[in-house]
Amino acid sequence: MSVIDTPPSGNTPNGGTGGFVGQSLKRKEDPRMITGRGNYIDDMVLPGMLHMAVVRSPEAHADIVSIDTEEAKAAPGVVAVFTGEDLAGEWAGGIPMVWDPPGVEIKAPEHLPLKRGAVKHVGDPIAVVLAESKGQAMDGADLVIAELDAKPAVVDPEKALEEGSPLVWEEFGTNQTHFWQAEGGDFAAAKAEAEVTVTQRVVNHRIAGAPIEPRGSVAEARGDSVTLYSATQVPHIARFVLSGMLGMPEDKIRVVAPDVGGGFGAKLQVYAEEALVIVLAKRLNRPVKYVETRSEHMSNSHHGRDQIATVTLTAKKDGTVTGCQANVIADTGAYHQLLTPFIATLGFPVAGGCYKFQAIDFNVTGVFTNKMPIDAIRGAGRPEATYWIEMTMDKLARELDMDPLELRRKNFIGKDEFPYETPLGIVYDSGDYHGALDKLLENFDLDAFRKEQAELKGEGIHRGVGFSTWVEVCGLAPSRAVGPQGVGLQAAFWESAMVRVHPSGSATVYSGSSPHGQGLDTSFAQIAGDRLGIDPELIHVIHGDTDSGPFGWGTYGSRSLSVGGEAIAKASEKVQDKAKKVCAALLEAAPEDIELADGVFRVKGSPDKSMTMAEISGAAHIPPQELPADIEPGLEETSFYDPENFVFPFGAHACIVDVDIETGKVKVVDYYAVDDCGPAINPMIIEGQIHGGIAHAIGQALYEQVVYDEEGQLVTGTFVDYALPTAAELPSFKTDRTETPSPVNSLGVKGVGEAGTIAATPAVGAAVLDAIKDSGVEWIDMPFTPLRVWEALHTAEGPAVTEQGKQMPDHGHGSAGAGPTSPAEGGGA
Ligand code: MCN
Repeated sequence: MSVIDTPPSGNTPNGGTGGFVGQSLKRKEDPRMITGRGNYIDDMVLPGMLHMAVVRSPEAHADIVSIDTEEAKAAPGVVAVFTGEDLAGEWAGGIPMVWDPPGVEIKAPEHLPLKRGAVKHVGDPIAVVLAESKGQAMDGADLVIAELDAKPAVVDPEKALEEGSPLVWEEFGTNQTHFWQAEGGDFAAAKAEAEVTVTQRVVNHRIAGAPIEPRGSVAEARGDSVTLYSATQVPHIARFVLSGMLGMPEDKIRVVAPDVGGGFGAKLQVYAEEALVIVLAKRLNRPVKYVETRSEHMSNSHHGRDQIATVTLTAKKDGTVTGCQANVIADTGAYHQLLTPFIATLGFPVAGGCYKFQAIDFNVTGVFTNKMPIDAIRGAGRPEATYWIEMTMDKLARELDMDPLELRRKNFIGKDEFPYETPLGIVYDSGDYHGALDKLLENFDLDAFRKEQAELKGEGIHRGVGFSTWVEVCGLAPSRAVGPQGVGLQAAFWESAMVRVHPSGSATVYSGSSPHGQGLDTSFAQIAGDRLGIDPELIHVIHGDTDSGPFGWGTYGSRSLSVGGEAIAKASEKVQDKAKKVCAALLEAAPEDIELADGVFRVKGSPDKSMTMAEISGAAHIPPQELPADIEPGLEETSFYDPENFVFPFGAHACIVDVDIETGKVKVVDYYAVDDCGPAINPMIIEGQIHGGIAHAIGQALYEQVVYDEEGQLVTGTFVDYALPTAAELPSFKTDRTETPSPVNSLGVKGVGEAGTIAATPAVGAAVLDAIKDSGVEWIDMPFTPLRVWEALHTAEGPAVTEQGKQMPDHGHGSAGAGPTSPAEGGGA
């Protein structure tokens, strides 16, 4: 039975022929998942399997004086206990960091899976306990006695840069990891000539990935080979990196990502525990499993964001923007994971947003602190840049006394100006920013809203609207573009696909992408289905296994469709070409006279002379006498695709909130989004991705924050303290799309997996400020918790708002815009 709701009809806009592309097919992978038949790491039980628990540092910064493992070794069920010293000889290298930008010195400390000598953040692993059951391993871990000599810690990146701050790595003599800058145009001149200048300090606080399934790995050693099953977004990269860390040839390591229950970037990593289970499985000759607890996820899966940007925009009095500068302080945490110091840099391709700045200066100062490293969390660098550009554009509009949407429209890059090169040399592929905003305002009646807002204010309801007109860069990445940025010296970002049609006419597609919730089993099958003339239900997409199919770079950076999907299109088209040759030979026609239309291969102009893919594939595998000998048997092709450019999705969002000025509580009451990710492969999947992305951004704007106290203790170690939004906190989003094809790939597609997350935080932030605009509050740092909003209202100058619009009493608490910054509430850092 087909999974499609409506039968395929005619040609698709993308040149496919079965009509599967563009349809909202139900996700093939879901029935298995929602009926409990998924296969996640924690479902895996291998014969003789041991469980690993990790003993972690309770101190943020300390020297390791001694570790006593005797009591733990004697505990029931415990098979072995190892410290960092015990395993010191196992490592050919530590966890690597792969960014090496030319001309930039990055301080990179040794990063071994188990620490020796010192610990640098709460949760740093110092010993492992192997036992027959998970409970016994955890009980054993409690019995390991570590004597740690605590040292002063530093958690605030601005303080970490001050003279006399405790040093995370004394050997470097500074906490500054590096300084990186991209400048295009002359910002100094723009500033000198500016008629209007606004500057804003913008904090993008630390957040966690928090997928439903925590991280986990199982390793099994056989002979001189090992198989690692891991909840990872990047199985091929994991094998590549682990091979270096363990000094094992890649062909002896197989990495399999089974079903992965979300990642949001937190599984785009190679973690200490993945290396440890391999080493221990080999050493003990038994399979070893590790699954992190939720608290371990909070302390030891990488975090995201944690940047402070000082942003300056310059403009003429008529609202023409001229220059944009962002001085970014990026808290990297205590070590570097794969891309840690690079993450903030990812904001630079979209530093000027949708606007025609003549000069852009974007620079990043990286800083070590005694915290878990940051790395890519959904959006990675682009949500931060989008937040500060959009919020600062609003501030500029206030300064100019201009409507914020009018200011945007005045400075949008025009539809006819693409491809558009920014001052930083980035080429935006295509766009129609006015079109997206027009459509948003068709769906959301702003005039009616302003009337309603005024009426509600009379009733004591403080309602506000905020807009975000956003552009992002994704489709990571053209290898030749990331090379000069320093990532390509260690990695590339093309993608692979292998397409095999079986003798009976079903097909298997092998992809180097590694989905973990994005529905690629379905959308990839739609792309192949149109090009092969096969129902997607008969196409099995295999991913996440380094021993099946060619090398691939995984799923992140909203790249799977525009890079991996394009590779599938290309491999499928190669198969289609060969199928046409087979068909032509059997139907006694020329290959160029064969067309694939309405799901069959037929002779142009003679629709009666046709063959199905099943008939063709049967002939390709069991060649009849009529088939010429120069046609090789089989029907299987491989493609490697390295894009020429990134792709640049965009859109316009509007968020409507109510602020309860008595309690400071913010409620999102409505949300409108228009997004453009090129022609839809599967509109329903796009909608799901946008919904999830917006929810993620609302989470960051209003609720979520990883908080360390001044001593470096993690305050938000569980979901009791780390507040994730649920459906109850969110309205029903009103989504819509425009379709502007990208010239970069043949599908015309752009990414959407991070779009909502990149777009939505400024819409929420601007809505909060709009709701309380009469109060004199001009700025509050995210997250807009009730306490922060309430405190801002109570410290604001100007005609403060109260119930029924009455003037608030003057508490004399200071100046406008001072957000709370107490460590307990996580302010600032
Ligand atoms: N799509 C489409 N038509 C388009 C554009 C996209 O049908 N024109 C579909 C694609 O075919 C795919 C999905 O949208 O099924 C997302 O595609 P893409 O934008 O290429 O993103 P990726 O598949 O590379 O996913 C990565 C992205 C990232 S970076 C994070 S983080 C993220 C996300 O996707 N994490 C997720 N979405 C997530 N969704 C879930 N459920 N769980 C996560 O952890």
